[in-house]
Order: sequence, then structure tokens, then C-alpha cells
Amino acid sequence: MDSDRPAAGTATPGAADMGKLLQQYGCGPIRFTGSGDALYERHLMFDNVADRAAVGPRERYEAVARSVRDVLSQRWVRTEQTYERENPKRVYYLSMEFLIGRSLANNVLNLLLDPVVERAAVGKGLDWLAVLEQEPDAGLGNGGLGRLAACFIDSMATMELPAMGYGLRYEYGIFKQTIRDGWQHERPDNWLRRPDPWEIARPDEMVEVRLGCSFEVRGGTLGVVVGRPSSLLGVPYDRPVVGYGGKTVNTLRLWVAAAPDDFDFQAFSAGEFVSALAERLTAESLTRVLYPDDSTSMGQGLRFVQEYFLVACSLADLVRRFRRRNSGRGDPDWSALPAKAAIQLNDTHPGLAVPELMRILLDDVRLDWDQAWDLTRRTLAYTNHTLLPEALEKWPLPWLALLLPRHLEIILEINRRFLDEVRARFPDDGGRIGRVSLIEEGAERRIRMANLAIVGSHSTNGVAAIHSHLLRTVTVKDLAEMFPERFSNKTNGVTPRRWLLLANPPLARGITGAIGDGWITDLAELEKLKPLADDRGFRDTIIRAKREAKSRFADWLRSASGIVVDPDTIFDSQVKRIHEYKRQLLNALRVVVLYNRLRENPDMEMAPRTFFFSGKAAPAYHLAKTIIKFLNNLAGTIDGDPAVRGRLKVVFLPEYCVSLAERLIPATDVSNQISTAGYEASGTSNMKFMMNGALTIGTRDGATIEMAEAAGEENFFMFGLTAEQVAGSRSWYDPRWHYDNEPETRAALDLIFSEHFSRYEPGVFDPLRQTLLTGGDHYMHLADLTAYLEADRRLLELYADPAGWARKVVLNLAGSGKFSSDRTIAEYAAEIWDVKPCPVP
Ligand code: 26Q
Repeated sequence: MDSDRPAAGTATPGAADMGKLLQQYGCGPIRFTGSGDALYERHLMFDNVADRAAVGPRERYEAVARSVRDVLSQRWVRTEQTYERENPKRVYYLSMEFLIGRSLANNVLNLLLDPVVERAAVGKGLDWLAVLEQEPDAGLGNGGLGRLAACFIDSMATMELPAMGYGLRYEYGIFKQTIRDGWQHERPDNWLRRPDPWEIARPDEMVEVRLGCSFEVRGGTLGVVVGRPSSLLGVPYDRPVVGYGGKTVNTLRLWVAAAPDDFDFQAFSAGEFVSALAERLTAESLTRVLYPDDSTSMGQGLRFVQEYFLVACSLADLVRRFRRRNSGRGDPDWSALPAKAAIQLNDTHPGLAVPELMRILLDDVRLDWDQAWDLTRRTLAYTNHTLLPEALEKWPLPWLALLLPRHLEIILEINRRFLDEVRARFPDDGGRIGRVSLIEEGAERRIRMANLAIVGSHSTNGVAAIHSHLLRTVTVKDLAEMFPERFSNKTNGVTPRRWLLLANPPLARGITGAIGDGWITDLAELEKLKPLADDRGFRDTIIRAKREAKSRFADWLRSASGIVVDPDTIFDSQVKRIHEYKRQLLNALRVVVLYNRLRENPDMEMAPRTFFFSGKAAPAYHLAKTIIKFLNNLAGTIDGDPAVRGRLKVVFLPEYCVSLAERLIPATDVSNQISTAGYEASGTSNMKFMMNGALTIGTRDGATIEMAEAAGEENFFMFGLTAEQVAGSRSWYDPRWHYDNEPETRAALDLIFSEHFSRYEPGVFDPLRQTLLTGGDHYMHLADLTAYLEADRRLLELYADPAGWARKVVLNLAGSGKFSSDRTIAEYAAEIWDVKPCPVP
């Protein structure tokens, strides 16, 4: 572990021994008598009942993690006691995904225990890095949306907000990716095979979830028993969320489905990967597996039940808490609900919260419709994360009729009243009814979850300025016209604790050396670095830190995979889910053009570069899988070509995940953010790269626009069509024109279609021709290729001037302060939730 992490202000334990620390974190009558050492020894011995000389690294990891948990547990209890006593308004963040990654190093860091733990590890001859490697990633999310939820709960705990995350405890997280012959294969991620030291099961706080039908297996197939209601149980598993400094420890509560003894349930399913896991089992299979996002998996009944299960468990839990805290002798004052609870819906995935909260208030509490509707709307708020029409959730009405008949009734009544209002306000606009209705009419009627979430809440926000603008003016224009005051923007952010302090110790140390460590909890302080852009000493510090991060990565890569990369080449990365709109293919075309240039002119000067790609394709997204295949073949062909050896290298890193991001991002010089303008809602890795000293080459999309504004456009390498130009040229755009008129574009495509990268697999890349050329290219790769190459040329020109490059790196760092999730959360707290910190004494 890095002892060189910057000192963290006055709270840093320094040389305090573990015993004192335990006292510091201890509270109330409970006191540990032993030291941290003794804690560890005790866990090692008694948790395993084994000879301590015989236990392996996994047991050591568990013993360390349990010791750390011991340290935080009193603070955790104390946090909940404080909230019980003070009864503040609380935030409930409902999300189908929390992409947490590993917890040990993060918790140690946030507890400010790292100097102590490191000394203890050295004292015991423990290989700390090997211990950390024992922890599996908690991969309970697909990508940006899930990782955002994880950054948000870190920020909320650090800012001492009374907040709770609600999600599902999937037994299998995002699938594991392996690459065979260049193709992606999926394996289940059995991350809970060994006991997880961070979770606490709370069977006493189990809740019941009722469904409108039952399930039966007859003759080997699954049957639905219509009209015979049944129920499931939700068992909470709690995980600590340690705020930086260790003062507040909030809770992430993840639900597991269990069957009552008399229950018989088997899942609906579709899609091979998920069904292979989900098909066989009973009620418990509901929370077995995370659905991979493929934007076409909307037809999956099990996912629908998962979403309802999250909503039903979480609302039951928070309503129970509200009753307990707000009832004097009789019933609680239900009108106080919005003053005590703010529920944030992470996309429409938990959108059934609208009819569920209505159901509770109408049927259980017995309020009248108007009261129930007013409270529901004032309690709920919704965040949108996508404009892609195919990714907007729409659930078939018959599914609700079968599973949630009462909810369907409520939705239809919401819609009836809403459309009456629409007719009254816009009597001459007949088309509007069809556009804003909560129901999409057609052969199969569907519930439009985004419309439901907007109508049923008091706040709708997008996740970057351009995204919020397009949401308001294009995607849900009619609704935004009706309720303009409900719409706002909350530009995303990332936690600087995990993504800078923990991931990049050399850089963090360099920053702290220059401006102190206030940036850890107030990232805007990075602005103080701006004048240092012209300070040669500081520039050198930063460049040395980058170099150190690069060689650390190269060393790790060699030992973990045998792949050798040269840290003296430019590290150029694009890491994210594989999707057409993110345009990994555009990046690949750039590489092919550079490759062609070198082949034609072997003596030309070109700074040596290493291109990293990493990311998963949804298992059923065939074109995305072909893109992965192409990237791998590109890597293989270039590797095998002596003409470019040492000058150009392409690496596809399998199994992109949080812990791989933590290694690669700090080592990256050039960050590629090249989505078709108007399609990437925000992006968040773009921010991580920026605060780790990479320069960005990118399109004017998502939060990248705001990043360039913050650092100064002149310090960014922006290129390509704007969102307006994309929309304006779609009707006449012709990829063929670029092929016919741009020699480098044509040469690159010709090389691909000549099977240069598929000599032994002719035809495998035919689908790419269809995408890029003959099929009209919806994402307009070729329209941006020459501009990309031109931006790339400017980038290389700057690279030839090390001082100029370093200067821009510093100016980027200095401008990255806005992109802390602390800033984002401060905006949600003030403008949507109206919640205040509730410090734990
Ligand atoms: C839906 C139905 C069935 C199965 C899966 C899904 C599903 C799951 C995950 C749909 C979408 C997602 C994830 C979306 C996502 O990650 N969006 C990203 O959110 C980030 C945080 O706001 C943004 O930065 C990215 O731009 C956006 O793509």
C-alpha cells in the first residue's frame, strides 16, 4: 500500500496505534480491549478455526476486512442512532445498480487508517497488495449509471447527509468477459462464492412483496396462475458507506428475494446468457443475476419483476421507518412525508415507485386520491440517463394486468386525470394527447415509464447541460412545456477519493505538495493549480507522477497478463461499454489510418503510441461483439507487422471493471471521448481521466463540453459535428461521399475490406461495411474521421513540446474541480431534495 498518500489534515492518525484508533472511533459503552493487531489475529484464528500458519491469502483478506469492519461498526451504529434521534429529512437513492468495485482499500482510506494498516502489514510481513487482490469487484452494475450511484453514496456520506442507497444484492454481477480468438465470451460472475465481510444480513427487517399471480411448473414448463395472488420475501443485506474522515457511516441496503415456505415461482426469461442462469430455479432466482444493458432486453419479464421487487421492498422499508419515527400515540401525520423523505429514482428502472407509493397511501393509509397524489409527487424525483429511444423503458400493459393489477388500475387513473388536464390546457392540440400519454397505443399497449416518472414526481433532471437541454427540447418536449419548473440539469461528477486519492497516489501527492490536501473534500481547490501551469518545477512534478503511474501500470500488466507495453510511448485510451454510438470503430479507423501512413512511409516521424481499448458488449448485441473482434484482430495484425513494431501498438484489455479502471486511468495520457454528438448523456470516465492528468480528444457531447469550458477550449482537442449539425444533416448524410472523396478514409476502409485484418476469417468484418458504408451509418463515423485525424495531429504536435504538454495537463487538472460528485450532490441536496447535513457527534 502507498504510505506516500498525502496526509489528510488534522484527523490523520499518524503514529497512533490501533488501540487508540479504536478508542477514537469507539463510542458508547462498548470498548475494545485489544489492539488492531489483536483484532486481526482473533479473526484469523476464530473465523477460520484453523492453524494461523496454514491460512491462505483469502483468509488474511477476510481477517483484515473484518478488523476494519470492527473499527467502523460502532460509528455505523452511532450514525443510525443519530438519524433516529434527530429525525432529519432523509435521502433514499433507489437504483437497480451500484457498481461498487472493491471496498477494503477505499474503506481503509476513508477511515484515514492507511498509515496504520500499512505499518501493521509491514510488521506482520503481510503482502498488502496481495491481500487487496483477494477481494472480488462488487460488479453490481453495467457501467456509468451504476458507478454514478456508487460515487453518489460516497459523496453523501462524506458530506454527512442522512442518506441511504437501496438496490438489489445480485448473486451474479455483470458477466465476466473473456476473449477467445478475438471474440467475447461471457462467464457468470460468482462474486459471492466466498463470504463477503462487508455485508450484514438483517432477516429481522424482512418485508413482504405481493404479486397478483402465482407461478407453477407443470410438465417441466413454467406456468402463470392467473388471479391467484402470491408473495415473496425481501431480506435486506446492509453494507457500510464510509464518509471520508470516518465521521458518518451510511448504509447501502441491498435486497435478496426469498420464498415463503409455501411458494412456487419460476422466472420468465429470454436471452441466452441470463436464462441459462435464471431459468431453473425458484423464487430465489429473482435477485440471482444483474441484467446486462443491451437496450433491447426490454422484453424480459424477470427484469420487470426485479424492478418491482426493488421498489416494493424499499418503499415498505422507508414507510415503516417513517411510521416509527413520526407517530405520536396515533397514526403518523402523513402530510409530513415529503418533509422527511426524498426518493431519487436512478432512471426509470425504479419508476414503479409512482404507483407503489400511491397504492400505499390510498389502500394502506387510506388517504384520498388528491392527498395521495400530492404527497407522492412531492416525495419522488427522477433522473434521466439516456435519450436513445430504444433505451426508454416501456412495459407491456398485460404484464401489469397479470402481476400488478392494482398498480395498473392506479396508472390508468393517473393517466385519465392527466389527459383531462392536457385536453383542458391544449384544447386545439389533438396530437399532444398521443405524445404525452403514459400509454403507448399500438398492437401491444405499453406503459411509457419516462412519462410516468415525469408526471408522478416533482423533479426531472438530466446529467449534463447538453443532455438536459435535449431532454427538454426534443425527447420529452411536450411534457417540459407543460411542467417547465420540474426540469433541471445536474451535471454528473465522480468521487475524488476513489478516483484520484486512492487510484493515483503519485499524482495526489504532487497536488497535495503544492496546494495542501483541502482538495480531497473540496475539489474546486484544484483551481489553485492554475498559476502553477507556468511553474517549471511543478510541471516536472506532475510529469514525473504521470510517468510513475504509467510504469506501475506497465509492470502490473506484464505480471498479470504477460502483455508488454512501453511506458515511454503515448498511452491513448478508450474504455467504456462497447456501443455503436460511443464509436470505438471511429477510434479503430484512426489507428488504421496511422498504420497506413507508417506502412507507406516507414521513415516518417511519429511519436510511438500505445492504444488501449477495453469494454464489454451486451451478450446479444452482435455488432458490438464484432467490434471487439475487430479491435482484437487489429491488435494482432499490428503486433505481427515488423514495419510498425515499437511505433504503434494496440491492446484490447479484457474484463473492464472498476479495479481495471483504477489502474488504467491514472496511466493514460490521452482520453478518447468520441461519441456521436447528442448521444452520450454525460459520460463519467471523461472526468476521471481529466482529474488524472490526461488530455482529452473528443466531440462536443455530454459533460465533455463542460469539461472543455472549465479547462479552456484551447486546452482540449475538440473536433467533429455538433449535436445540431448531426441532427441537421441526418436526412442527407451519405457515408459514400467520404469514401469517394477522402483518400485516407478510403484506404483505411479498403484495407479492412481487403481482409488484411481477417486473412484467415474472410467475411467476418462484412457487418462493419454495412454499418460504416452501405447501411447509411446512423452514428456518422466517416463524417468525423478527418476532423478526428486533424485533432490528433494537433495533439501530437503538442506532445513534441513537453513543456507545452505539461502546461495543458496542469490547466486540465486545475479545471477539473467542478467534476467532483460532491458538487453534484450539493446541487441535488439544495435544489431537489432540500436535505441538510446531520453530523454524527
Ligand atoms: C434496462 C432494461 C433492461 C435491462 C437493462 C436495462 C438498462 C441497464 C442499465 C438500461 C440502461 C442501463 C445503464 C445506462 C447507463 O449507464 N447510462 C449512462 O449513465 C451515465 C451516468 O449518468 C452517463 O454518464 C452515460 O452517458 C450514460 O450512457
